[in-house]
Amino acid sequence: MKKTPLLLLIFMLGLGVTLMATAQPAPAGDLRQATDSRLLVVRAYFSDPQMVADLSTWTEPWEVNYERGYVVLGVTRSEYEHLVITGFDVELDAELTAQFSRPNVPLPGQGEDTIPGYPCYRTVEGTFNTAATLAATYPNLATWMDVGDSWEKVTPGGNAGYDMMVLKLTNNAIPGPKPVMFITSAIHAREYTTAELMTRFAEYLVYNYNVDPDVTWVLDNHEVHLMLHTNPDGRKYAETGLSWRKNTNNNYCANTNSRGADLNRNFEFLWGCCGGSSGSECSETYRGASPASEPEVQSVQNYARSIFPDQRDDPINDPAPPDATGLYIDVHSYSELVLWPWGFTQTPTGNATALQTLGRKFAYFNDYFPEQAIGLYPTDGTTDDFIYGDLGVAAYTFELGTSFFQSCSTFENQILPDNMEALKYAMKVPRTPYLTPAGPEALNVA
Ligand code: 0X9
Ligand code: ZN
Repeated sequence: MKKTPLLLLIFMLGLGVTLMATAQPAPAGDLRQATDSRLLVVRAYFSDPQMVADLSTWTEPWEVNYERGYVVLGVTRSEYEHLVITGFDVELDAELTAQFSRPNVPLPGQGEDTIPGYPCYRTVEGTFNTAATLAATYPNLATWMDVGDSWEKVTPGGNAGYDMMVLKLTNNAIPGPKPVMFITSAIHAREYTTAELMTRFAEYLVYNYNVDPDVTWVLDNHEVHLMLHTNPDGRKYAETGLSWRKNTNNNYCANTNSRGADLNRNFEFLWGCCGGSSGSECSETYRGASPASEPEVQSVQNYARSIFPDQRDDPINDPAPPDATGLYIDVHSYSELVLWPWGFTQTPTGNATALQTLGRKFAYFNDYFPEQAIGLYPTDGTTDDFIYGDLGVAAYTFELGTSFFQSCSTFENQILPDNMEALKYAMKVPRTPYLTPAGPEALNVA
């Protein structure tokens, strides 16, 4: 429900905003000023869907409701003014603004390996300890591998940074090659549920080997590769309660809380092609200095190329063969969506029907809304467009849940069970993801 315009008026007066009737929209490029870091969470009503596409050049709408005609997003004061000038009817969400302006506080007795105030979500260290312990305890099933470095790790001075780690799950006693499922999570730092979902999935697989026949079959015959933290540097800031999205690269928008590159705009496939990212360093969707400029992105690209064969030719409409192998999922939050390429154009891919069939299957299990990625808003340089575009591998983005700092009760009771079902389906189809999901299917074999 819309809030009273009076509240909006008081708020704008309080900020000292003076909007001249003749004001012209500033170029969207450098809207976010390095000095202007206070975040206001707003609901902005639009009159034309094109206004949402225009937003994607300079920011990332947290939530888009095309039916009711609004977006929810976090903005600085100058971005707020830009929204108003470009025709949005903007109202402040006082509750979310307050939430993102106070630091996270631990609950009484809460340990250090979970996020303060959110005991269901392991920290980066808590996640890495869990994965390392799984590999040490079950060396026949789990391998914990260093596949690269974070920006802080390769940069002298400052924070120590992290290794880019992958947890590989398969029965090592049975030699490959085996079909591969690769999942990345938490490439956006503030998306708390994503890494925890995948850590729970890893524990489920290891603990249920030789217990659950489906899990046993999957680990004997497939490989599951999980990069649980794809942006560990950024996540350390987000754990404090900051609404941190990008990596922490201090060459961009230096020494501010708006610094860094959006790793989900930095992949090299058609990098910056199509108005789905920003060239402005302080922007939430800053694409980085050049294609795959960020070490985290280089790690993901190199690792994907090492585990998947290249099965697609360059022309944009060329399909991968129907029996192409491999499955990739990038787990984000929020919005309850299952998305597949392309994100940069309305044109369907050469494997559109098959991608849609599997996408709808996932959506059947997690009860999310399935669509081609551009249906949300235009994006370029994303994970899924790279994995499909470069390698022909079936690639998806899941958008979990209904907020970045999702409550533990919603995570445990809804997001986790719903998405475990989708993942338990996903783990069975990576041999031929463009064929198998179309059926026929054997149910309740006795
Ligand atoms: O903007 C993004 O990167 C994703 N949304 S998020 O709120 N997690 O930041 C959506 C990406 C959708 N596009 C593609 N998957 N290509
Ligand atoms: Zn995200």
